[in-house]
Amino acid sequence: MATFFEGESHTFSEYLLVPGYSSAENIPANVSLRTPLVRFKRGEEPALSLNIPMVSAIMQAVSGPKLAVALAQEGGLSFIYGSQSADDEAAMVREVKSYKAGFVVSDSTLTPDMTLGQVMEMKERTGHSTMPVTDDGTSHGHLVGIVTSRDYRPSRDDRAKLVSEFMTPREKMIVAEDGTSLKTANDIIWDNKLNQLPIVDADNRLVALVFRKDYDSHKSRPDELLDQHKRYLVGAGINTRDYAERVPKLVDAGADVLCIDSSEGFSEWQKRTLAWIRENYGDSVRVGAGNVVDAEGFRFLADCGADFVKVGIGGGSICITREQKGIGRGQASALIDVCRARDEYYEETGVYVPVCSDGGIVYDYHMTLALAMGADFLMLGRYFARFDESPTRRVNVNGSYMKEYWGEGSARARNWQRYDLGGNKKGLSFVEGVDSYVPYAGPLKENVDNSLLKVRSTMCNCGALDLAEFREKAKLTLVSATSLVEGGAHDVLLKDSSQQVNFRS
Ligand code: RVP
Repeated sequence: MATFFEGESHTFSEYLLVPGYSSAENIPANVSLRTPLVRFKRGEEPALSLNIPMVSAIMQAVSGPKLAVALAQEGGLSFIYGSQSADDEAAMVREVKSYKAGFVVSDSTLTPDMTLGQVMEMKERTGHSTMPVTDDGTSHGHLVGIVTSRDYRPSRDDRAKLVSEFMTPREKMIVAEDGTSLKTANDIIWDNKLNQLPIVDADNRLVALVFRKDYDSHKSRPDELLDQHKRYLVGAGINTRDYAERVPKLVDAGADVLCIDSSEGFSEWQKRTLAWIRENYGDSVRVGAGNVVDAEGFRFLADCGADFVKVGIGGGSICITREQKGIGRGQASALIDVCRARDEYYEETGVYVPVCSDGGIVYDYHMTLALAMGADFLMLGRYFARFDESPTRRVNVNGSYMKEYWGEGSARARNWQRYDLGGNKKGLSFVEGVDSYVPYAGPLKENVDNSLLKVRSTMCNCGALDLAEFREKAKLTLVSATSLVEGGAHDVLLKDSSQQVNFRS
């Protein structure tokens, strides 16, 4: 006879926060969103923390190198998707780790014998008007000159004219040596009224370009998430099948943290994967595990040595696991239970294992609720898929810009290892995810700033200046179905439908 699970199964939309007393100190600018990423012992500092409580989902349509850099610049972290070869995944990790803020490795480099016609074609393709010229046309060849749009007149000049005839030659260029700091590079740019400054090594090989505009944007990133060598932090997804091959490659590429990507993590497969990592790397490799939806699952993974535990089954926007298999749990209830288990575990063992709420965040206020319920950080897929920096195409659907977004369990991603129970997958006959569009929403930074301003404001309404205090002070209330209607604009005719906040944009 089956037993009935005692816990509930509510979703985020069924809750609200009741405000508490806010003092004059409680203003958004005073709020810290810093949060632990990996387990730590009482009295110690976590080895890795986030400056904002956001990580991007381990998905093909979400976490590529470009999004990883943009998110780390804001203080969060991406987990590069694991549903690709270990070499390709490691190459993406390397790309993030070798990214030097403000130092751009040119992807439109010329040779002296190219024609003006070819320069104009390259400009059209890449959108870049500044192109360094090297002897072999590679981004690390010997620097021989530079071409900018001021060097030619597209409508008048002969398209057969050679780059060597109109480029600014190396001897007339101002360059800086490799190792120059961004600040010094910027001073040189200002002192010499330049728009860009090439950086070269002792052998006159091109290293990077520094652009005037990048310094200011770099300065406006107080939360950026850097390692001790000033490189951006990045994570990577792994699975419970090929870890012995994949983990060494990711570690070698410089991944700062790994995460076992699985739809259901309360399993022997996760235990074996965690044990293998501990045997081979001790604590030097940090790895999260999941997903689970109750206290029992949390305790199992915490005991197996997971550095953080991810919560959520079936709540993802593209996920149809609940419909297909009948497993899962309302995300809010799952999170509340697991966070309670985390606190009990901390009391008992003195070890704090952070909890990540994964999937099902639709409105910005859901982020706030998840943090109030105890999540240390949030994993988001749909949210990030909408931005310029996600790896997918922007397409025009019936006059509106959309971005593509598909589940890892969809036929498109074919990430069967995520759903693997160890059997032969050849005969797999059902999917657990869909392929979809989400409304295009512009650059990551603007959106993240806006969402987190709302989170900070609500924290202030609850009298909290950091996430631990927020959890402590938050008063959650379950709402009735009719009070949900009361919460949005109602009984009025909106002049402009964009004012409707509670709309799944
Ligand atoms: P969301 O943010 O609601 O889009 O959810 C993203 C999460 O959904 C992922 O982090 C993952 O846990 C889950 N997912 C990814 N693919 C699928 C699927 O195909 N079922 N589910």
